[in-house]
Amino acid sequence: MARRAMTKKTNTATIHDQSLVRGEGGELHQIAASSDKALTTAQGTPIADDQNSLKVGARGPTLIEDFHFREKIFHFDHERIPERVVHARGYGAHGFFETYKSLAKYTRADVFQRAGEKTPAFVRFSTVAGSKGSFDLARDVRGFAVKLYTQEGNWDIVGNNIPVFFIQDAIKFPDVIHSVKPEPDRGFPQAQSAHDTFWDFISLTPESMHMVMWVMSDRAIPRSFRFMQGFGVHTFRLVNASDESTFVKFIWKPKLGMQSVVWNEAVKINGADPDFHRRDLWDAIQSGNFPEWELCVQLFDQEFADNFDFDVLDATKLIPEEVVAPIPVGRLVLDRMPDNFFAETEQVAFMTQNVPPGVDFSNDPLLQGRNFSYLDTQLKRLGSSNFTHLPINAPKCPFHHFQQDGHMAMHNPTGRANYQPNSFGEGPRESPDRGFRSFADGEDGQKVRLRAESFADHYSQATQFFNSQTFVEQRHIAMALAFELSKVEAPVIRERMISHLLNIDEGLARTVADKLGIADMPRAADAAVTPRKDLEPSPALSIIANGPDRFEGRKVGVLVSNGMDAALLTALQVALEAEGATMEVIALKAGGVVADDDTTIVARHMVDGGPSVLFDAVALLLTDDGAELLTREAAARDFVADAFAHCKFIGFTPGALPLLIKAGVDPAADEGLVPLTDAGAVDAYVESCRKLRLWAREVSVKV
Ligand code: HDE
Repeated sequence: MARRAMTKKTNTATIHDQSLVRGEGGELHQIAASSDKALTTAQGTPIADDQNSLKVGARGPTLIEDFHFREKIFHFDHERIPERVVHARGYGAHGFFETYKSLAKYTRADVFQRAGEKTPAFVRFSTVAGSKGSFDLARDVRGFAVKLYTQEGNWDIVGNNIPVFFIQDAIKFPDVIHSVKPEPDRGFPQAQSAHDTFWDFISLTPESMHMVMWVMSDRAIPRSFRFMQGFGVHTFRLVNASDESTFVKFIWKPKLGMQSVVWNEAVKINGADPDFHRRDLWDAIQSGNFPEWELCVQLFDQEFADNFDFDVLDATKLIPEEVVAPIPVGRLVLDRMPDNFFAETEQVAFMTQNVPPGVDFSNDPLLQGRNFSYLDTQLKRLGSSNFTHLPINAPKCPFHHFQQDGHMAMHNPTGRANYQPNSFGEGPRESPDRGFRSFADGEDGQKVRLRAESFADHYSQATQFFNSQTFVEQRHIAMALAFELSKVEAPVIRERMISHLLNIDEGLARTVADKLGIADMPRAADAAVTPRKDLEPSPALSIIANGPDRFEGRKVGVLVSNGMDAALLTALQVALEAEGATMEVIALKAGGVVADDDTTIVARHMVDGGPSVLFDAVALLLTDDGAELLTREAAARDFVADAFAHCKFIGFTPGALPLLIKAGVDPAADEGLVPLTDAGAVDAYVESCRKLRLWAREVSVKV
């Protein structure tokens, strides 16, 4: 007996002694004691001992009678729900949408009636191909799904960060997704399109060529969710009080501008911080830097649709902004992280069919298919037709219906009549005036399995996209295609892709063929419609040409050594704060360094835990001795060499020269290397950082 009591005491003592609390600066402190809440079973029974299962004697067998143990393990065994079949890896945040002005002329949607109205919102960003635990910087499309809890029901704009899609008809969705997911026999590669089955399918599917150009562009490796555009992709309808319809396409534009990383950087970020995008959103929101987007609409009528070069129902095509100018109609601000990732981000159910009165669908066959899929998939994933009872999915406006019972029903009707019409005067009734009415489009035709001829041009907009990119971005597309196809083992697939590229841009096709060692160029793929070369470039499609010219929201990595200039660090911090940017200190030891004024500068990262790929620009605040020491640290040399190779701005004190030289970087190589001789030089450095990258350098670091 004495021995048993002693064992129990030692086990519990370590648990209750101390707790952690967060200080004002976010730092963790230890305090004595813990909460006064009693631990109970899920049935509410108080628990006396949560450290030991019930046994016959201290070393004997465990008893099945131990209901607490059984309940605890049972619940744990059932913690996981199926991950999303696509877009499994995602990260969400709460916020609001603020309407700029009334759009009553175009739509009776309540959310667009009053200027200044704020509507609660939840947004989930995601990658498409990878599983829930995959890394953030995969080359992939990003999901950009917005749920607006309007006064007339939830409106979900389930979009992507790319305005077009791989396929034209939803019936091909399982095929394109199967092809990009890990190959079924070997179970890899994870979260990557660089493999045979993906490119096999793509090369046999000419309609995907426009999308492929986007996915091979920098759009597919964004620096942050905060720096991405979002697109509703399909043509939708707005319908006003007189039942008149206007076609609409939705675009979200980030206030801080667009920015992407380079591929070599993405590969390294995935190792250094697989949660790079999650952490970025978390840090921004937790520190009060709320990301913001403007919702823009491209509005057009039937006459435009009839005369436009392409079919507005074809999701592999876009309408250039120069042809139909986007009109800003409101802003989306994300200002609160979920309290619980599972309850909110994992269980949120977005559905294209969630539209309020005043918003309606077009006949885009991809959209029509999605309207089935999103309801269906929630049942599989969330396990009950009552998934709308989960707080994250429930409307925030009054709602009344006669749906009842089922697994886990939480809102249950009261009263006698659970049907209508009824004579008891109970329950809700229809609202013919304000209720949802489908736009009464006149449809007429034979039942056929056909693709419209107006969908047949698969190359012209791919060429237009390529021609709209800067030289640097065009090079990135060529490099991405060469990289991806270099991982494809079957020569026939590589060649088939080159034959498609010949229809898009001959120079691009030749560059990629050359990198792949294809000496004999195949002939161009047969095209159903002769590819057009006369479409005007659309400057709005380039990321680099539309740079924000601001460093706001970006982050500098500052490598420091003992004896460093404390005044310089302070000046840098002040200048970055004024710019709306942040910095993190990196040193050889996590304990940090002692500066020239004897203050201790604590490091956020050790040098091998804080590579320069995690930052938008770097600064080397080093003494001669400090730099000499760091020349012997491979991670410090990589820090500098990578920053240079990734075309970042590098500020450096004279003392940093030995490290620059050892890393193979000529301190006078270009204007991206900014000497930080004294505090006065800091402003010039921060000003250069506004360009984000010195792209002119790239030709000297990437062949
Ligand atoms: Fe999705 N898609 N999708 N998709 N999609 C899903 O729904 C589907 C498509 C998009 O953060 C699934 O709840 C079909 C285009 C986003 O929870 C599923 C087709 C666009 C998200 C589904 C498409 C998207 C999804 C999986 C071809 C951009 C994540 C889990 C017709 C406009 C939402 C789920 C979130 C998720 C089906 C094509 C965007 C299976 C059948 C085009 C952002 O229902």
